[in-house]
Amino acid sequence: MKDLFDLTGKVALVTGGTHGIGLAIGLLLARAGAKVCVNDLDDDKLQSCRDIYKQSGLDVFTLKFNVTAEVDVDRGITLIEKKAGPVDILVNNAGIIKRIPIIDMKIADYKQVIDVDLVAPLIVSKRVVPNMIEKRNGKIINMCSMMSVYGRNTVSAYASAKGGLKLLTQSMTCEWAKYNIQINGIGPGYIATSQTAPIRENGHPFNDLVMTRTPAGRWGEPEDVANAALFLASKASNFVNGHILYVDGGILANFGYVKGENDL
Ligand code: GCO
Repeated sequence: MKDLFDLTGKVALVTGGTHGIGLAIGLLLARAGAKVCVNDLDDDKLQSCRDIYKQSGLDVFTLKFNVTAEVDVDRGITLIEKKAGPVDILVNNAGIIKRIPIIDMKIADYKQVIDVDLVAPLIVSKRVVPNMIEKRNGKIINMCSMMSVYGRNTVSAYASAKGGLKLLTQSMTCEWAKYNIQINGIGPGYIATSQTAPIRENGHPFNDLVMTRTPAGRWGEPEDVANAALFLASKASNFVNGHILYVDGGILANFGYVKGENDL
């Protein structure tokens, strides 16, 4: 049973994995035996990431490259291939969000979110997949979202990107599953991270919405998402492909209810 989730000998890249969900994913994959690589653009985040892995008794290879720039991605992946080996498990986690009403949003802001959240996973996947095809083995996990299926006011760019990433995930499956590569997405619900802090903390009314719309009655933790990533990175999911695994406490299953109604 343990062997099902054993990643010993595998090289995993978690883009933007220095904090939040990506950090939790990388730590768990490392605990499962993977050689974990993490990129970011921020030196302080890279240092804090190395400190956390060290405190956890785990190794991590950190490096700086911009996931939206093909040349920089090629340089970064080449470094990983030299240092650790070809990437076996790619977690396209790096992402940004801008909460701006459509009418007020600059096109440049929209394009930046699309670049990081949708185009970058394509760039990094295209760079690592040739080795996966050659080895007839690989795992790609795209960080989608509830916003892959729902819109919400002020997050149009993010929802556009995450909706596209759902279909890019499915399209990758159509073209690469025959090489024994499994490409899936994870759709987090509302998770307690720095990204959601502005709509979660200090009595923000959005917190009430999440607490009533989420049947589990809580915000998710980054570790909840990491557990799903371990499944999708392991042999246990070898016949799961093109699937978006929502880790959302049931929010997508729930139309909503009046607070207090049907509460036992
Ligand atoms: C928001 C949130 C969401 C979550 C997550 C949901 O502003 O609605 O930030 O986008 O972060 O992506 O899956």
